[in-house]
Amino acid sequence: MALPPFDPLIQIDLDCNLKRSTIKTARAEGNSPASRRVRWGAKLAGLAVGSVALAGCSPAFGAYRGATTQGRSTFHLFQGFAITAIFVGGITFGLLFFVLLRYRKKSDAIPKQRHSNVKIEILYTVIPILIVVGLFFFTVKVENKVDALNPSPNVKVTVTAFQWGWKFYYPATNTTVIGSIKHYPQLVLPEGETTAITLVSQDVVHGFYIPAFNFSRYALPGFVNHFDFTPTSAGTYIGRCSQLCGLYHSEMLFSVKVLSAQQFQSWTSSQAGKVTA
Ligand SMILES: [Cu+2]
Repeated sequence: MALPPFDPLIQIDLDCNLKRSTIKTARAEGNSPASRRVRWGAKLAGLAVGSVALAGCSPAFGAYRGATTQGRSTFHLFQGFAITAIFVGGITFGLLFFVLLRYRKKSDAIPKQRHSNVKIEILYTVIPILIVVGLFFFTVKVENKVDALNPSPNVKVTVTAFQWGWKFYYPATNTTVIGSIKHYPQLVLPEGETTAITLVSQDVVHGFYIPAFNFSRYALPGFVNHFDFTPTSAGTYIGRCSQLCGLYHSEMLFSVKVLSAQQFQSWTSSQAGKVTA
């Protein structure tokens, strides 16, 4: 049987007439098995989120937790972004699958037509704007913290990048550590104290990257970069050049050793005036 041609005006009129009965039916459906399932689902989801929060569970989502106070802040920012993304993705895919299943084609009848829903449109415009504003706010806050320079750092180190290696110079004790592609140098830092790094490049653009610190910065020829590290846990970490800088870029490695403040003191006094390769 051929269906009558669809007329949106007739349909809108039908919708208005149906409104009262629809509300009554909706009230009656409040206790239907389907709505009970939705309520149970919401309760279970709330319980899951609540128990994760109460358990103090702090998932890393594959990122480094940051071995400096600055890197830790970057990690927390990343964590916030990841949780927001999961939340937004969960709602988006949840609604998508709900609509796919609930409103799949069940017959040839033309479904109820609707021109617009202003409330929902305002909601899905305002909520994403608020999310973006929130993420922007926390990003600026963390970037300011990571870039903040301590006016009186405990240690100063000048890092020079060159093709293909790194030079670490401690002006207070006139100590120099130079690396090469055959011998990777070690940057020694004190734990719990602030080290001010001055980063320069001797030739081309390099990238001073310490994954465990959640930190990377360009080493630019003709431009000086300043930043601070305040390591929070002793240990040895890998560092590498993060900018393709020529033939032996892949060999432009170094390590970072974080010592206790006391151990660092004895290391600096033993290295005073020395040049090690
Ligand atoms: Cu490089």
